[in-house]
Amino acid sequence: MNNPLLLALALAFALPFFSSLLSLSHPLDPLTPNEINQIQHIIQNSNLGSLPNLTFHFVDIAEPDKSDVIRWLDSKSQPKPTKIKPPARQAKAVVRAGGKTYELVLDLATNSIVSNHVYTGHGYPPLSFMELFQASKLPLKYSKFIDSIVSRGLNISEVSCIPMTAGWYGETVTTRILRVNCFYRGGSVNVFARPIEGINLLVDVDTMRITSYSDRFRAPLPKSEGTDFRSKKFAENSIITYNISGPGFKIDGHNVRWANWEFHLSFDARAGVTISTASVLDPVTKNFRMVLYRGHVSETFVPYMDPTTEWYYRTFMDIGEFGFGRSADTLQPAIDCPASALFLDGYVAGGDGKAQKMANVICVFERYSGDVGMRHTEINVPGRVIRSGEPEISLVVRMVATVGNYDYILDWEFKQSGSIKVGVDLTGILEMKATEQIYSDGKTGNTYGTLVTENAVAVNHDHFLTYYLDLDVDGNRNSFVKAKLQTARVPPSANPPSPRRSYWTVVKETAKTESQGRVRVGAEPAELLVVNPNKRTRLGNQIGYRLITGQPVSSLLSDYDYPQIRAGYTKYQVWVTAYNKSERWAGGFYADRSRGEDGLSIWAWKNRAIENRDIVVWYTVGLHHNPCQEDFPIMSTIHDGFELRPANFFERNPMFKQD
Ligand SMILES: *[C@@H]1O[C@H](CO)[C@@H](O)[C@H](O)[C@H]1NC(C)=O
Ligand SMILES: *[C@@H]1O[C@H](CO)[C@@H](O)[C@H](O)[C@H]1NC(C)=O
Ligand SMILES: *[C@@H]1O[C@H](CO)[C@@H](O)[C@H](O)[C@H]1NC(C)=O
Ligand SMILES: *[C@@H]1O[C@H](CO)[C@@H](O)[C@H](O)[C@H]1NC(C)=O
Ligand SMILES: [Cu+2]
Repeated sequence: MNNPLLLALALAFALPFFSSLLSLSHPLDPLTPNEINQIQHIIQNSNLGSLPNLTFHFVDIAEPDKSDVIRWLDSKSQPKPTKIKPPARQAKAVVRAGGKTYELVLDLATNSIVSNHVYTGHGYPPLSFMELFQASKLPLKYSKFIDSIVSRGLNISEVSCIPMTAGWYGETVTTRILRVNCFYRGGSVNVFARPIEGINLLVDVDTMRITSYSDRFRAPLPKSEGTDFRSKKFAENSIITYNISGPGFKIDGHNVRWANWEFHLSFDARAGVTISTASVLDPVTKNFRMVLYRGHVSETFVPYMDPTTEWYYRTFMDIGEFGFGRSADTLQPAIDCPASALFLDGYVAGGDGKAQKMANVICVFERYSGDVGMRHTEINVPGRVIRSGEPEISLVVRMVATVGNYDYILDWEFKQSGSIKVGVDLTGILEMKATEQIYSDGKTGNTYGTLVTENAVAVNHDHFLTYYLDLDVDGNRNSFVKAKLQTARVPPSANPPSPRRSYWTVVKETAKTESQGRVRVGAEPAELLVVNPNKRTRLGNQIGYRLITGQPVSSLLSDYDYPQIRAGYTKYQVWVTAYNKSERWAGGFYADRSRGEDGLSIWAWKNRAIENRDIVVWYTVGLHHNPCQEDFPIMSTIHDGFELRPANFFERNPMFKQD
């Protein structure tokens, strides 16, 4: 490394890691590469190491108890920080060995396994990248498949195969399988645009063998002309400039400070970016007050709407089946984030358990997009026109998950107004099906999707991204309130009489139990609030944060359809549950081939009390996608998201300062 700039960059990127070894560590810090390798070493040297085919599917910190984390944080924020021992550093690992799934908890200080037991329930842990890669290569050496390719007049060297998860369709015994679909490049880089239709190929993952093959029919191969998705304007070698530390924010270890916000930023293979202990500065007391204890994407559900043999099973749960962190892509400066952003690395365990660096998977930057933060013009002061305002400047934390054909841009945006805005942008390539059809009659179209080019139908589907939002609004005892806006009538007998006949007023309902915490957004006008019933503003209003939802989208599948049973929580956009450290993955931890026996909708059946308790809000960003021609050859971003906005949390607008 003889380029001084590169050396400076390398040092700067290494800094957060080194500094986390010092006093800046936080109990929720992600595993360091050394810790990941230590875990691999402990497990490899245990009795599991002597079993055949040891593979690592999940490695993460074992989350310390919230009370310990809060106690540790509080001790740090004292004027004279008291020395308290941080919670023990433990890790959780899920491995497969000898055809079984093992759940382990490890203690890193003592280099030991605390617990180890075999998981015997339904469903499997996330597939490792190695397994997906190996499965994708199997067809290319499989003689029946080669025959199918040759008999179609195609060249096997131009075929790319992509493994897809298989779901669950009522089988009483399941094994770990992948369905592999193949595509023809033939000079194009848009793999998904040229599906080789009609072939069904099943791979048994544990033995890594093709166990079932059929070639049912042929459909014309969609043409390669016009499928290239690479933009000419932003070539791969566009100017790259780095700014090591942005002007307004500071990162110590994994702790981020910016304007009136302070939060912890981490990255793991399953959730990707995780925001923890996000607190906002109270301009009156000068104390940081907690808003969000922990937030991340918990599960995704992407069911395709084509029930035919080659397509019915495409009902993906990407977080549980692959992992969003695992799918995180290296961000391109000046395209994915401003060139001046700070780019951060993440570390995950590979299938062999060893630490793998994922370079530049998070970016952090200050955003000034030309928007207005607040303004006013006053013309009623005699003889004067008074104009005032401030631009909107916010801090954005971003990652991009590329899961097969789709790219999800996931933003956490912190605002000086006290809002946290979560943004989801979808882009990428559509999943297409080859067809005889070359012309859409415009009326009926195609039952399962839209003809986007000759011989290619982009199949209808949904995207559901369910967020885990452990809000702790100014303390961890909170309630969920539906502030319903109801029409009130003015009685003719009103005294004094009013010419008005009606107005609306707010009727607040506090959810007592989990069954009252489910909401179909839009069914009635209501503001959704998480309040701290134990605290009030100086004026006596209940302290809270409002959930401003995006598009109200819920699943249209029938309740007893298998994929819907697995993702039952997608019938409501909002759920509120009692906090339980082990309830984090909305579709269940073992999502691959799951049967819907674990997960959000099941936990909520307990109907626990949620009033004045530690509660978790789950919000699903949803999009029904009936594709159109503009989504081809690459779809421009479509945006949705939600906002957590203070509602009587502050004494007044926290952005407003008169110094
Ligand atoms: C271990 O893997 C090999 C090859 O991948 C496979 O043939 C064998 O059945 C596997 N053994 C077990 C116990 O899963
Ligand atoms: C098949 O494709 C490979 C690589 O693209 C090329 O080198 C080879 O000449 C092709 N073979 C035929 C028969 O077209
Ligand atoms: C980096 O940040 C500094 C200070 O804010 C600014 O002056 C400079 O233009 C930035 N450089 C780039 C390349 O964005
Ligand atoms: C926490 O959740 C897990 C998984 O749902 C459950 O097994 C456990 O009993 C729960 N603990 C409490 C205290 O409710
Ligand atoms: Cu889509």
